[in-house]
Amino acid sequence: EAIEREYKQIEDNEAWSQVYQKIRSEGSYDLPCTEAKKTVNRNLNRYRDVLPYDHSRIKLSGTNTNYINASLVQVESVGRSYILTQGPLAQTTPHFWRMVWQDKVKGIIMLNKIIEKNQIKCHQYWPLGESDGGEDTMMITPVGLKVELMSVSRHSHYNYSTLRLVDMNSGDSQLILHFHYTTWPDFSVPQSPEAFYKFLSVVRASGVLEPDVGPAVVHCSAGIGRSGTFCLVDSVLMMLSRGLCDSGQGKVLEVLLDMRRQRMGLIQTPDQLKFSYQAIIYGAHKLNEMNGKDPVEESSSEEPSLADDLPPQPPPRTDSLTR
Ligand code: PTR
Ligand code: PTR
Ligand code: PTR
Repeated sequence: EAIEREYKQIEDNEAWSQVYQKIRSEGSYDLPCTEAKKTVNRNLNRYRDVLPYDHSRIKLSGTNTNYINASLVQVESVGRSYILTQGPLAQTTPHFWRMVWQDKVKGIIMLNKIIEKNQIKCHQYWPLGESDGGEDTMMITPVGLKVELMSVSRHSHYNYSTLRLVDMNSGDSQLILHFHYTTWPDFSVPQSPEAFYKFLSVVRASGVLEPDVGPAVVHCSAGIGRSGTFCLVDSVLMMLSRGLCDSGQGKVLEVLLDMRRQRMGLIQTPDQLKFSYQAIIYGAHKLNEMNGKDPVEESSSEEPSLADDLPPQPPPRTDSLTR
């Protein structure tokens, strides 16, 4: 596997910082963010230095502003479309839900915690549920929407909730799956490739990343470090499973550079880059096992029992609902 060779080479040369710096210098494009920089939009950005490019930003309709700090990131060779966005602010929560509604989003993938390092990193934008000291329903009055918590299921590294998003005017509604990874600190990496891969598998099995539904929303606090890592791993694994990585060498970095043209700053540390390779390599082995090509791997590897991480069944597919 060429990606594995490349990983070992970088590892042996202790070159992660170097490779990451190269990505930062080659993958920092001077593309306009005119809309994001307008004075009227200043308090709609969580961070002054993390902005959507004009060419790939999501434009809202039916709100008092068409601006949201969100970017459409597409990896066309595998039909993946993601909306990467910052953790909603209190004042952008209506815009966030409006975006979910208008773009027919079926899945929200949240990679941060509400509070990190004693600071609020994201507004509590979905109903937590009464059993957790929150509400079961959240009214999003400015855009005529309502969010209801239907169910929550908890696992050691993530929770997933089923939400119903209701358009108060028409009465139409849509089920939204909310996947919350709860143990990934900012500027850092998940516990292990296994834990991350389990999460990715659950998200994938739900169908929310598939091209027959709207793009999945992926967010963390800024929507670049952890979100970029998630999307890179998912996309490259898709390419591998479709045999689109035969040359292998340089592929991961090439995909990352392409994604960085669509949203700035994706992957924030050398460690996140290294972790991406580890998760891709781990996932590729799993793929081979499933195809029966790699039978030794399972028994010989120190597979810890993470059985409690596996939900009894994937969350329900939602694409047949209320169309
Ligand atoms: N169940 C409908 C659907 O998924 O098509 C709900 C829906 C309707 C979703 C309209 C989005 C819609 O987009 P807009 O509000 O921009 O017309
Ligand atoms: N200026 C902020 C900072 O450096 O803290 C921007 C920022 C914050 C960038 C968080 C990335 C962050 O990580 P993530 O994208 O994973 O939330
Ligand atoms: N908090 C980060 C910083 O100021 O260093 C925010 C950030 C960093 C935003 C980098 C974009 C970045 O782009 P790049 O990784 O391409 O330099």
